Formats: sequence, structure tokens, C-alpha cells
Amino acid sequence: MSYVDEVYSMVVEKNPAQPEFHQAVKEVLESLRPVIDANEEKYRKDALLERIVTPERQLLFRVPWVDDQGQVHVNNAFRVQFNGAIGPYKGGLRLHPSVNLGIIKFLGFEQIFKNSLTGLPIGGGKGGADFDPKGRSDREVMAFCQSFMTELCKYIGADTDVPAGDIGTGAREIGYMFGQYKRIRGVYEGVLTGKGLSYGGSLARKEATGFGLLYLTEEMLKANGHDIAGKTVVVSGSGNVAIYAAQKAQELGAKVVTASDSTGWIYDPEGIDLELLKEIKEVKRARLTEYAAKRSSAHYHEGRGVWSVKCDIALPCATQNELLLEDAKLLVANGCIAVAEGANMPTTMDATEYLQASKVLFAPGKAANAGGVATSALEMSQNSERLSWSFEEVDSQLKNIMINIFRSLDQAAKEYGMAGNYVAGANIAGFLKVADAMTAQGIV
Ligand code: NDP
Ligand code: 2IT
Repeated sequence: MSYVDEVYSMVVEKNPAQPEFHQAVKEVLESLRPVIDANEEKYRKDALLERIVTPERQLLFRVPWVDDQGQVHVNNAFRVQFNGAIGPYKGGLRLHPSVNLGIIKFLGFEQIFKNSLTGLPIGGGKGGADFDPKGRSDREVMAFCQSFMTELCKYIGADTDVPAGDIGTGAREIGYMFGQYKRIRGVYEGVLTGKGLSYGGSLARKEATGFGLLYLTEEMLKANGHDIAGKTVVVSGSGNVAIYAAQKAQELGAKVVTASDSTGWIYDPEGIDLELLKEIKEVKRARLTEYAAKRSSAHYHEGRGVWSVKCDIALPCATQNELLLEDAKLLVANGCIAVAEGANMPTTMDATEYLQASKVLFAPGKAANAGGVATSALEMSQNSERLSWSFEEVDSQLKNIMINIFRSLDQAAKEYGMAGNYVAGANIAGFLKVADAMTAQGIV
């Protein structure tokens, strides 16, 4: 059996019932084959692949908290410190009822390569809990966040592990967590990113993942002779990534016609009204039905369905495995030319393969959504030097980073004889730096 196949089998055997983690490992290892085959003896002897698929440390803890009726709840919480070869562990905290160890491991594993691609000194980590902030009062969310941080604060720090937002964790949650960290540890440091602007946050971090997604998409389109202006864009999700992806797409002259949440989706042929969407999602924390109620051009549909809308560009920005083979077939049949992943692993492997085989330009999440974590690293730099950069400064650095990421994956794909396969390019380029650092640092 080849080294890649051996390690993949080992991952499946040793990590039962973690299908998302298996999926993330499989996608990376499959595209690393040419690199691994060329260095098999050395990597095998050093057990490099076994080490890279095994987290350095996994924390599992309970989070007890009291709701507004006095009832005690207990959630399962996680922090996986996956790989610290190139910098402190860095990655978000997901708060969603679907969170389990396998989900956090898939996200942490992806984060290793994503963070490497940014060119900045950040290792891979991820965390979260099966807590659902939806429908909870601010006080209940605070109670959860404080209890969560009371335990997590023992294991994180500005130079060791720096969590941030992800699904369900936005500015409100980061604020409560930061307050509790500071209270217990007594240190005012950049231990979390995505902070509010009044206490150490970076301008443009809120916008960064969505903006970065469009900067990379624009670069990918340009490299293939297309222009984003005038294109019709379909977006899934209506959270942090989706909203700012839609905003930048509009600024670049495209028309964004959909948004979705976990209960339904809207089609607005006149183009999404972003001020209205932000008011509903960022301020009121309400459902998309409100959007349709307030805007006569919009149609609301229950369930899923954004991929059935005719578009040039599709941007999945909600969650993992939300774009299936049948959706990929619809996109291709409707003439879609590019798919860029704002979410982590939103496209299933068979859908990805179908899109690539159909010559749809495909930018994988670990490259396309890296603008969020890259800007988090810029927030860390600002915190370390106790300065704040202007919006324009951060945004222009973000844009450069995204252009450089595209170039490095394009080049890696070409170098290994897979021109245009940006999935392989991203995995290879991300892996090589981490593998080099791990090799240089010995068996640790
Ligand atoms: P948010 O919580 O702000 O928004 C998530 C959006 O996706 C909401 O519209 C939500 O709907 C929808 N959604 C979440 N889970 C599901 C589900 N199981 N089925 C259907 N819809 C769902 O999260 P973000 O925008 O921050 O994150 C979106 C994606 O982007 C995730 O994959 C995340 O890992 C990834 N990402 C985020 C980064 C960041 O900086 N925030 C950086 C890089 C990647 P509802 O409100 O109804 O639950
Ligand atoms: O998936 C991701 O890259 C994030 N949720 C952002 C992580 C971060 O540390 O900003």
C-alpha cells in the first residue's frame, strides 16, 4: 500500500465516527500524492504524515451555565491544538449544536494548511462547543461564554494559542470571552482576534473573510480571462462571511441574487439589499423571512435551493457539505464558470471533482477564505506593537495576501503538472512550508 493510503486507513481506524475529519484528510492526502511519492522514504522514516494528521493536543471539557429560568445546562467544549510548527495555534471557535470532536478536528486540520498559505506565522487550531446561541438572551450567552473561558483560559495566550470567531461566535461572544480571560488571567493581551474596535480589534477584520474571498476570486477570474463586473453571483449563508462577500461582490460590479440561512433562502433578482440584510442578521438576529416581508422583489423559499438559481459565480458561505453533486450538476447546467468556497469544506468531494471535470474554476476554502485568519494575524501584529492600523492599510495588506495566495497555488499546481487544479495547488503549497518547518524542528 502507498504511504498515503496507509496513513489514510490509519486515520479512519483510529478516529472512528468522525466522517468530516476523514473527508478533510482524504482531500489533502490525495492531492499530496506527487509530493509524497517523490519524498516517500524520508517522510515515512520521519512519520511525517502520521504526525501531521494527529493533533498535538486535544482539550475536551464541560461548560456548565445557568439560563434565565435558573436551569443549569451543560455543553461539551473542545479546543484542538493541531499543529504549531510555524506559529502559535490559530483558528476560530464554533458555537453550534452540531459541534463534536470530529467537526473541530476537520476544521483544525484545514486550518494548518490555510494558515500556512497566508504566509504569516500562525499554526493550526480550532475549538468550539455544542452550544446554540440562537434564541438565547445576551445574559445567557454571557453566562455560557464566561464559563467556557474559565476553563479555556488555562490553555491559551497571545504567544501560544489565539482563538477567534467562526459559526455562532461573533463580536458579542468574543467580547464576553475576552472580558473573562482578562479578569481571570489579569493580562491585557491579544489572546483573541475579532475583538471590538474599542478594545484592541482590527479595522477590516469583520469584513476580511468575505472581502478576501472576492479578492481571490477576482484574481482567479483574471488569470483565466474573465472579469467579475457584470456577473451574477449566488451566495449561500447570511452570516459574517456571506454578508461581506456579497458586499465586495457588489462593489466589484457583480449582482448578488441570493442568501440563505438554516431554515430557508431568498432570491432577489434585483440584487440583495445589503443594508436590509445587515439590519436583519447583524442587529435583529432574525430570520430571512423578514427580508422577503420587507422587500417586494424578493422571493422566500423554505429549505435549501440557492444552487438552482442561474449564475456565473457560486460562493458557498454557510457550512460544510452544503454543495452536493446534484447541486454541482445544476450549476454546470446553468453555465456557472467559477465556485469559490467562503465556508470551510462546503463542497463535497464528488461535487468538487464534477466541477473540476466540467472546467469550472474552483477555489478551495483553505485558500479562498484565508483572508479572515490572515487579518486575524494582522490584528495580532497590531496588538503586539500596541498600535492600530487604518482600514485602508489593513485592507490593502489583505488584498496583497489574497493575490499572493492565488499565485502560490496556481504556481504549485503548475509545478506538479496539474495546472488549473487549485485544490491540489493549495494543499501542496500549504503542506510544503509546514513539512519543512516540522522537519527542521526534529521529532517533536
Ligand atoms: P455565521 O455564524 O456568521 O453565519 C453562518 C451562516 O451559515 C448563517 O447564515 C447560518 O444560518 C448558516 N448556517 C450555519 N450552519 C448551517 C447549517 N448547518 N445549515 C444551513 N445553514 C447553516 O458564521 P460565519 O459566516 O463566520 O461562517 C460561515 C462559514 O465560513 C463557516 O464554514 C466558517 O467555518 C467559515 N469561515 C469563517 C471565517 C470567519 O472569519 N468568520 C473565516 C473562514 C471561514 P443560521 O443563522 O440560520 O444558523
Ligand atoms: O475558519 C477560519 O479561518 C476562521 N474561522 C477564522 C480564524 C481566525 O483565527 O481568524
